This record gives sequence, structure tokens and C-alpha cells, in this order.
Amino acid sequence: MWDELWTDIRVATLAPGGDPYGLVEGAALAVADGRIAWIGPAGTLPGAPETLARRVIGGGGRLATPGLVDCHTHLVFGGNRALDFDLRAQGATYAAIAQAGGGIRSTVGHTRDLSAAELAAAALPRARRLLADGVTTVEIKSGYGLDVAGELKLLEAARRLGTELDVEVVPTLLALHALPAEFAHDRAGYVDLVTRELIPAAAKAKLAVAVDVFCETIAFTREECAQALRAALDHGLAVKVHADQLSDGGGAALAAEFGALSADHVEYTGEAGVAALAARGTVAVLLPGAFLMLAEKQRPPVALLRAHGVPMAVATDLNPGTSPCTSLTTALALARAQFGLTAAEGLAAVTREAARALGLLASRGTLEPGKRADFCLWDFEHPRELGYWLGPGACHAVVRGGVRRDH
Ligand code: DI6
Ligand code: FE
Repeated sequence: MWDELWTDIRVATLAPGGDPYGLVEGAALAVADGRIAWIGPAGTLPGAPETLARRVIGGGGRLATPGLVDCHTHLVFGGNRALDFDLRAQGATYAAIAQAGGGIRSTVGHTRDLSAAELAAAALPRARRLLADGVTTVEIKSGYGLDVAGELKLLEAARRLGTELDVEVVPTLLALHALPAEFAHDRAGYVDLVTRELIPAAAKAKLAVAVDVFCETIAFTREECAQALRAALDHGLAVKVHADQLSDGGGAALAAEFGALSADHVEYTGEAGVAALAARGTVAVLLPGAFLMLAEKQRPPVALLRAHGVPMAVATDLNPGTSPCTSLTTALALARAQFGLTAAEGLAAVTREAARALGLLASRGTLEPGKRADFCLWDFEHPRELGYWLGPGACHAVVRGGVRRDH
């Protein structure tokens, strides 16, 4: 006997093969032990609904999609950077603000003052907004501690948030995010600290499952990033790269070289980088919130990514400096409007491909038997409406691990 049977729904399963949405009209979906036990046309159910499940729930004809996966956030931080944004409106650039000691370093100042519990509490309302908009799995990066204790504290805060909200948090160590002020004259010293102490400590405490690096002229060189990525692999952690966001620094090629799960941003990635991603199966994560808020002009090479068959995901990049965006559906609308993703590419980008970018495709990202029962019901006629309405609010219900959630 199943725990629950949802009937009177239309489902975009995103399962590979067939139509790009995997659309099933007049569908039913059964949940047992938090997983999908059965999914298909209601007419092919093996019996009368009431005889199959302890509880039968009518979906009111709504559209169900896989729960959304936000595969790139910097959700946990202290303070905010509304002032930076205002300075940019007056002509200052992101790089100039960073070089003047603002930017990421100013968030580091506000973050170091707070305990893990305080950081989790500060992040809670932002996380709730993400979840109410349909997110069922969220990646969270560190990167505002920039010392051993501070980075571990951020990862600890991310873990607390997951426990408090009963949501899957995928924690990522992003220690090579900015050079901390105390190492301003000792770059190698900081990179050594990260590779020799921090990465082993995070891996040992199981506080991170992946290591990310910011490969950029205003951040870290390819060689510095490579050193950290090597240490990550040595300690059994997955890797990913903030690649080619503001310039073509060969970040995508670096990601591919290390077999990264994803290369993120990729605005300036050229054809060689795209080909390298394709060859390694590395996902390109598009981050249209940062593109919009930084008033960038260089769009990611979507046509090339498509032509080379590189999987494309979209994420919020939720962070105080460049993407204070707490709605993945809004990020999706921005990706469709600014980067020209099709509706089908877009829906896949925030579900199946985002799960792939986290190495979690086996358990989520599509609605198929055996996967986690993470799904959303939307007030939509057709899946192409996801990422058409600009702004959150269309998510009628979120089911995570088979349990309906209120946020
Ligand atoms: N790229 C980004 O978009 C964020 N980090 C990064 O490496 C920005 C983080 C910030 O400005 O606080
Ligand atoms: Fe980012």
C-alpha cells in the first residue's frame, strides 16, 4: 500500500526520451517512504485509487514538475551590500569596489562577527523565500569567512539551516573566493592554508561535499585554483569553478581538466572552453541574476553550448554582492529573457540539469520511480509558463520527500 496517491494532476516528468517536458496529461503520482513509487496516466493505475494508497489527494488539475534545484547559492552571509549596488548605479565598477576593499571583503567583515547560529538565523528568511518558490534542494557555498574557522563556521551554518528547514543542503567550500586582507601580501600563504588545512578539515568533518574556486583576474589565478582543486580531489571532494565571469581566464577549460561537476557563469568562455566542457560532461551553470545586477554585456555562449551538447543549468547565485535574488523562477525568467533559453531548456535547467550539476541526478531532478518525491504544483496551464511570469508566487504547493511543506 502506498502512503499517498496524487491524482488529477498533469506532470512534466523531465524524464529523458519523448517530448522535452516529459508531459503526462491526466496523471497520477504515488509516494512511498518519501520516494516516487509509481507515476503515469491515471487510467493505467493498477486498481482503484482508494485501494492503492492510505491517502488520495486531488491536485485540482494542476501542473506538477520536479522540485526545483538551486545548484549555486551563497545563501549564508552577514549584512548586505545595498551600498555597493548604489555605488555601481553612480558609476563604480564591481572590480573597482572590490579593489578598494569593499565587495566580498566587506561581507567577510560582517560575516566574521556572527556565530554559526546567528548566520543561520540571518539566512533563514532568504532560504524560506527560495523554498516557497519551489526549491527542494539547495547548494550553499562558504566564501565569506576566508580563514579556517570562518569557513567551517559558514558550512556549519549551512548545515543548521538544512536541519531547521528539513531541506537537503549541498554544502560547498569556496575558500578561494577573495584574498583575505591579512594575506594581502602573501597570496601563496593563503592558498597553502586552504589546501593544507582547510580542505582536509572540511572533508574530515564532512562539512563540504565539493570545493569551488573563483578563477578570475580579481580573484585567483588558474594555477592557484588548480592547487585547491587538486587538494579537493585528493580528499574525495567534488569540484566546480566560478569560470570566465568577467574575462576569459580559461576557467571553463580548468573546470573540464579537473572533471568538475560544473563551470559556473561562463559569460566569456570561448569555443575551446565549451568543447572542453562537452568532452568532460561538465554542466554550464548560467547565472542571469549577476549578469543583470552587474549590467554585464557579454552573454554566455548559449548557441555554442547548445551546439556542443553541454548541459545547461540555471541558478540564483543568491549572494549579497551581485545577485540578491531569492527566487529561482525569477532567475529562470531572466535566463530566458537575457540568454535566449527555450522554455524546455529552461525547465530542464532548474530541475534535471541542476541536479546533474550537483551530482544528484540519480535521486532527483526528474519525476521517475525510485527518485525522491520532491515536486511542485503550479498554477500553470503549460510548463512554458515557468520562467515566463517574472517574479515568484505561482508555486501552489511544494512536496519534499513526500511531505507537503508550508513556508
Ligand atoms: N561570483 C559571484 O557572482 C559571487 N561570487 C563570485 O565569485 C559574488 C559574491 C559577492 O560579490 O559577494
Ligand atoms: Fe557565485
